[in-house]
Amino acid sequence: MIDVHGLGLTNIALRDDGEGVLVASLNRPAKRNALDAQSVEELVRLFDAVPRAGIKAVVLRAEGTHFCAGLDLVEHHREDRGPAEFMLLCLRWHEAFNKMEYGGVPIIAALKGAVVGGGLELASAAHIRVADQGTYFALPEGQRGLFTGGGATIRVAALVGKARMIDMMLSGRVYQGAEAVSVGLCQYLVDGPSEDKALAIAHIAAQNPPLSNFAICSAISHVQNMSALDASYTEAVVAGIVNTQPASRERLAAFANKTAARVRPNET
Ligand code: 1HE
Repeated sequence: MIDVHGLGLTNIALRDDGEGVLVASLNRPAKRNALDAQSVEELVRLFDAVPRAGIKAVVLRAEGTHFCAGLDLVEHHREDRGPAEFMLLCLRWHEAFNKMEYGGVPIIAALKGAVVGGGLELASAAHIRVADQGTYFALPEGQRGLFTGGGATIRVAALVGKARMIDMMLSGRVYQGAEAVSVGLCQYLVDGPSEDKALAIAHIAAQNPPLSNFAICSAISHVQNMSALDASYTEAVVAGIVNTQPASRERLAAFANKTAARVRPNET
């Protein structure tokens, strides 16, 4: 079993909550948690290790008042990168974010303040996004003379649709509040701190058998990349493994003998 605390990360602070949930905090608040090359490498190392570290769920939060200001523009300016160099850097962003999306461990993003550019690309790689009342979303790449390079064309387009993403990039449109929920940028909008809700969701998800969560947090994404024919085959194979696991047998027995909770509507 890997110990994520031994990875030597400095731009990401790690804390175990004692119940199997890892709280990972972006830790460059003075730079609004902008993603420099080192931060991206730390994300790669962290999310490479998470599936093999016995972690049941991750809450991804940030120190400071903003979740993430996206690409470190000052570093990008200073480094004066060429096309091949920046392409290779983008591939590292993809490495990190693909490890998150396909890693099989639920990642709940607790958002606040700016979730912009590459910060939105990072949030999009989580499985659930929780916003607070001060959270706002934007893709300011167009205004900066840039383009997305961390997967927004895939994940943000999947969340909000192509037309809205193009509008965000052309016009600099900012989404926040209930509108951000309605267009799909986040699934929860809370009055208090988003991390409280994110932690609560993580604890609920952590009660599912790890193999079920693995399928939910990897197979669904893989299936999106497949033809309907391959997708249905893959779903059947995954269900064959997951739905016959010992943990599901115990839960089915509990349902059959009427000791398991029933699914009820929310109380109004
Ligand atoms: C940064 C960055 C950054 C702040 N790179 N250093 N992303 C953007 O276009 C967003 C750029 N940032 C902002 O619009 C604002 O900084 C915020 C709305 C996020 C926060 O505003 P504020 O008033 O709280 O902070 P600030 O005074 O603007 O910045 C505070 C410090 O953070 C300052 O550093 P300091 O050393 O002068 O104190 C800023 O330089 C630093 N900072 N944001 C570097 N992004 C794979 S391609 C992805 C392409 C993109 O992501 S493009 C979108 C980039």
